[in-house]
Amino acid sequence: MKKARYLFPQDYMADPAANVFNGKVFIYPSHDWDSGAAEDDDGGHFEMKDYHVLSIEDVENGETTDHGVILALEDIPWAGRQLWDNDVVEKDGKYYLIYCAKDKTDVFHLGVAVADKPEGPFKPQGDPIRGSYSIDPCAFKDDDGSIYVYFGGIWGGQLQRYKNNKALPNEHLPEGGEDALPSRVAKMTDDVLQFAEAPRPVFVVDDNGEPLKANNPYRFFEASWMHKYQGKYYFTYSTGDTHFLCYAIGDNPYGPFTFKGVLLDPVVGWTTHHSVCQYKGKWYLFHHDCVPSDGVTWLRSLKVAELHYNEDGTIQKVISD
Ligand code: FUB
Repeated sequence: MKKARYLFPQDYMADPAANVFNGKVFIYPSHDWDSGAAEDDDGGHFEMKDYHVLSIEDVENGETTDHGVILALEDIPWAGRQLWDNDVVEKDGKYYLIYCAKDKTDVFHLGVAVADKPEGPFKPQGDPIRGSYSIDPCAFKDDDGSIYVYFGGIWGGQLQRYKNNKALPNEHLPEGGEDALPSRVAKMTDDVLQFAEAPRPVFVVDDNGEPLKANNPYRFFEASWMHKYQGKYYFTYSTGDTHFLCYAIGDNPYGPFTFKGVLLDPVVGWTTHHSVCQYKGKWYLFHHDCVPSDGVTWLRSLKVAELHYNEDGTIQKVISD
């Protein structure tokens, strides 16, 4: 694949979580639309109200199929608004959609919905995952079958409201030379419905093992993703207000992960978000930008580009032209 290409020009979708199920790539995106809400630093303009799933057999040239709505806000008993990023993991023939939404008091949590097929429909649990908070879940299944959920996002994603998994009386967003706020990870229970442990911080560290600081343009902001390549764990994420996608490598799912570099330079649009997936022997970066909507940040379009690894396991920067 020489150039990045748009995957689904028929509609605005973002935050693609690409997974291979039954020999096809299934993409679980956020479903953007123009709600008329004013743009603000809390993401008030991202008023998404349902999820679709897309599938594709020929990533390089093929058509993308939209399987329609797989879960709607009105069907989730606990949710109030803003269905943001989601991801799906398979276990024993069942599919678990892990998503984030604000509850009826405007606090973000993660929820689980279950289906018999990757194309849904997904039946939501009545309550959010106990002890969950913030946004952007990525569900990663390791080779031993253990399932981990990575999550978290600052600013509108509310991660700065929590410390040691407890809500703070006053939020604290680290600044300057303070350690940056880390993403979180928790192993899931065998039934994939709850955290099996208290979420742990996911540290991205420099070559000396020091956590990246809040004033580092490559520090974590949101959009965690995990994939494994040649036995190593690759934690990839968005730097939010500095608009990069970065990657860091570790020896186990909990990290720490050593910062390695930028995967994607800023695209058109405020947000940048992605997933990494291997299909038919090639690796791909699924992402989004706002070129087709002429830069409207809340109307994003899905793209894919091939990813290339160097011999030493580092990744070549993707040119998303
Ligand atoms: O789609 C809404 C939010 O925008 C996501 O949760 C963030 O990662 C950013 O892409």
